[in-house]
Amino acid sequence: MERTYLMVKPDGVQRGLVGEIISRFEKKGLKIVGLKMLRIPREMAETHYGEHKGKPFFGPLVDYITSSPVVAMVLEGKDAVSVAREMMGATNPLKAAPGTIRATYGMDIGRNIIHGSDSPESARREIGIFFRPEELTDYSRAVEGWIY
Ligand code: 3AN
Repeated sequence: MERTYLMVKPDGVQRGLVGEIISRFEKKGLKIVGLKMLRIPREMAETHYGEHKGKPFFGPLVDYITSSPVVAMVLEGKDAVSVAREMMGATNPLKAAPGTIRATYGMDIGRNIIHGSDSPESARREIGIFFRPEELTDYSRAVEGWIY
């Protein structure tokens, strides 16, 4: 079963959208296997956003993501990475499909509410940055196996 890393960014936390966002993924059918709130240390943010180092928005991006707490989570399910990306919508909330999280709640590309891994490889890397193995749980939700 695939896992993805998702994070309600500082703007999502500040605006009181944590419950709403977690609820969307839960209702969709993805299973929460890890969940915590943290204030990201600068070094961790620079590692997480390493692929954007050198871009003009890198500094402001790191400033912003470390500016106040985030809610980090690991969700599990069939095609979890692409399911979550579809639900989030495009990076720019103005281009995000109607009904997606970013289209519904976001106005600004720099404050676009949520982060989600863009591939299973990124998910593994990002989960490793934010969670220790013992912080992730392994449990089943139904003996029949149709809820996972
Ligand atoms: P996504 O979060 O949709 O995977 P990435 O990985 O390309 O998008 O970008 C990571 C984050 O960097 C975005 N969530 C956004 O906050 C910020 N970002 C990306 N592109 C820009 C940009 N052109 N201007 C400002 N911020 C940006």
